[in-house]
Amino acid sequence: MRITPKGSFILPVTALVAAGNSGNAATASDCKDSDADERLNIVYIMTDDHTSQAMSCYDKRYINTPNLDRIAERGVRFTNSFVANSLSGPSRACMLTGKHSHKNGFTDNTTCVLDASQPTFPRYLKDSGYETALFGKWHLESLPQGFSRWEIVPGQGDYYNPRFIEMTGDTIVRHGYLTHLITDRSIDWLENERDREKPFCLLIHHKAIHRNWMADTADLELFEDRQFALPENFYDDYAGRRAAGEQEMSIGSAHDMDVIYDLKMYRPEEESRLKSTYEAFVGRMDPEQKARWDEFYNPIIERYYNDKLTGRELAEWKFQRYMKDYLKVVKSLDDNVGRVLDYLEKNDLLKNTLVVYTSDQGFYMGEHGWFDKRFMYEESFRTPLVMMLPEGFDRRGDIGEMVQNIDYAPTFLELAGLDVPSDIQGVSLMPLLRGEHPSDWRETLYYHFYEYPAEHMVKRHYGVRDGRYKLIHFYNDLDQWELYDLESDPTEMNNIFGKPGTEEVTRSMMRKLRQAQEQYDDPIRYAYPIKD
Ligand code: SGN
Ligand code: CA
Repeated sequence: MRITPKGSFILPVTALVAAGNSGNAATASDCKDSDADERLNIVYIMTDDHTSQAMSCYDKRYINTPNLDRIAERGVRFTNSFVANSLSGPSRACMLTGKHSHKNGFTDNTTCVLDASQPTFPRYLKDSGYETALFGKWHLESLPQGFSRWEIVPGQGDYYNPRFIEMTGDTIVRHGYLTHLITDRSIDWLENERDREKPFCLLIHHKAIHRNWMADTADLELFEDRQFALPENFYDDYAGRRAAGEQEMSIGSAHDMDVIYDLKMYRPEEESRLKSTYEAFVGRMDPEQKARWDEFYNPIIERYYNDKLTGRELAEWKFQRYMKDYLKVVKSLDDNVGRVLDYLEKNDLLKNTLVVYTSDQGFYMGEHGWFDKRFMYEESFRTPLVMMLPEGFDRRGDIGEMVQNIDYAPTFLELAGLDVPSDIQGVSLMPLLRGEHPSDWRETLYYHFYEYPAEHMVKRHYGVRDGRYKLIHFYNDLDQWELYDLESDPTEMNNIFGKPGTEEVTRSMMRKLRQAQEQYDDPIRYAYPIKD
């Protein structure tokens, strides 16, 4: 059985006809009688906190990422790609289920456990005859379901000599750097473990580029000669944006960005809030790794404590160190993505494999003075998304339609020739990959962030974004509306909500918000202060 980009079928179609008639995703038995199952493979690579400012096919200011760029060059780059809830666990749940957080039940990292028995795209694919595998970060508290094979890191994972939880429930420790190890494990599965009679869907989930940005010892020297320009709004005063002023994710703040934990300025006699967490991470290193680490950091530590910087000088020094550490971790990720692409190429798999690269959300690289994510502002609402397309898909270059991580599940189901269940809220991207420009494509995106009170103290909020405007409502312990004109104010510094002359656009955005909350059936709705 083989599916063409146009969605028509070559060879036996028993499974697909069955799926089409039932209105549900096909089941394993549907495929039993078919000849070789030649449906397309999927390699889905997702990183953590990798933002498009640090990916050269999106932004050339900071780093060259030749391997990630290869994906875009031989396929497509989505220029308007967003998440539904900018946080790891929630993003992963949206991506797996194709549903917003209030429907999949995983609204925040701190209180939720994923009901992993609910339908997900890996489960649908597996039931229809795919080999499905997941390696790396999972972060959904319960154990994965719907995979032929998985091996995950507990919680956030460790950069050095990390623990892995195996399918047996045993925890093992592997020696080395996590990004390499997840890649090794994934390639090993492709080469030695998968059932070659079946199409496969492989999910490679990296911890990189997550805090606290610990580089591989081989990459420590990189970027040390670079001086990065401060973003224009690094010294944002948050005027007119109360929630933005009350967060705890400021690079300049000693509490929020910890010089020991985040920037590795460790000395036994110095204290900080996250010192013991840093000690635990560094404590995982073997003597050789630790010696190389110390050899690199000791002179920087020496200078840091001698210089005794304060105020803006200190904030800018922290920004430079943050950028360097983050980019070193990106470099190793890019190398490892290259290893996967090389493997697929050498084994002639690119012709029948869709390769997807994305992150669980974007991140702040000093914009508004921040690191971290969570806000519906552009840097963290967006996420990179590039795809290398299998033979027969001629679409190349940029896709500008607004897409969201709830769209991945229906895309993969359609790619596999399965019907998209009606309770999935995302929309298949397949028409876009085929080069179509559907006239009824969504014009509004819906977003909802729940994790408050919690680390970084970003208030709960929901909102809508269309091609030009964004309306946000911060709620719970405050009641504040924000409205941005992204055309005249792309960095979202000027909240125009309630300003004279904005009445009409406010009414229109309120209408869009109400429609989105009704369409997605979000039970958390407050009174809309402006009616039609
Ligand atoms: C950890 C980090 C936070 C980060 C969250 C969520 N703190 O708690 O800085 O915002 O993860 O990130 S740390 O001290 O443990 O590094 S997420 O991407 O997993 O959602
Ligand atoms: Ca993340």
